[in-house]
Amino acid sequence: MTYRFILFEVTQGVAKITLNRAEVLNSIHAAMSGELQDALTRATRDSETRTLLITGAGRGFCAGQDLDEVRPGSSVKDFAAHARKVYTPLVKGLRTIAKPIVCAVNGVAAGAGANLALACDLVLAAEEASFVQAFAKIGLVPDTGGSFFLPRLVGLARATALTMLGEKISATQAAEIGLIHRACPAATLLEDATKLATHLATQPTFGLGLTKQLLNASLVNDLDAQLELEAELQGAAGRSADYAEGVAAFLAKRKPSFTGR
Ligand code: T3D
Repeated sequence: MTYRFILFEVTQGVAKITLNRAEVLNSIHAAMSGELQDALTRATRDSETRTLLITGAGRGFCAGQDLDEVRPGSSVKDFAAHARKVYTPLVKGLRTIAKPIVCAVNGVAAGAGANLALACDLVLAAEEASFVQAFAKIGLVPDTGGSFFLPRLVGLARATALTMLGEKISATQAAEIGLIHRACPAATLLEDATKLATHLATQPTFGLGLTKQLLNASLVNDLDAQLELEAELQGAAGRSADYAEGVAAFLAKRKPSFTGR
């Protein structure tokens, strides 16, 4: 697929996806979502890609749904069908890809744009960036996984305030309440995020994928089920080439060289 609304490049094991509709703060329409879904599949299948990095072009990260596409009277009549087609596959793709995803939030992240960031594994944001659950301001409800991840990330009271009041919070506040991994100066955001993603791309990718699977399951499992899954996935990790390399390197007092398998 040729991309018109995103950029995609793989460097040093990192697939960088840039949302690229800067003039509308990278708001998402169906065609852009289709490209993102394709890029996620591509990054999943590409054996060279061991980490993903998602960011936005221009001054915004993503302003959520392109409101022009869904304006009253537009061809989008059924919002449920639209959400299933445009947002559900993105969240499922981000959460199930067995590779770590770093998100560099370069500016405002609103509505589905904020929740897209929260579905990534490690979220860095420029200190000037902000997060806003904009849905209530236009009579909609949180989607793109927001109603699932927000209470789990920051607790019910904060999730309620964020979604019902729709107030903007800064990246620094977001880091303080545990919504994101960390806030960094705008000048170094992309460099910091690239460094992190490139580091992750040298790590035991297979094991990190299993770790992601465990963390996903922990959001819904009880303790017995989680302990059983840990045992099962530890079995798989213990059979990996990276485990053999990790232990050999430790015993030989040298740096490990992980292949991701
Ligand atoms: O069916 C379904 O599944 C529905 C799904 C819904 C999921 C959702 O995401 S609902 C939430 C949709 N998003 C919003 O409601 C946010 C709308 N945008 C804003 O509130 C503000 O733009 C921001 C707070 C994000 C940023 O404000 P500011 O002052 O920094 O920028 P601005 O001037 O408002 O926006 C700059 C331009 O981007 C502007 O265009 P212009 O005037 O320069 O030609 C603005 O219209 C455009 N823009 C911003 N957000 C959107 C947008 N255009 C289309 N859709 C947008 N969401």
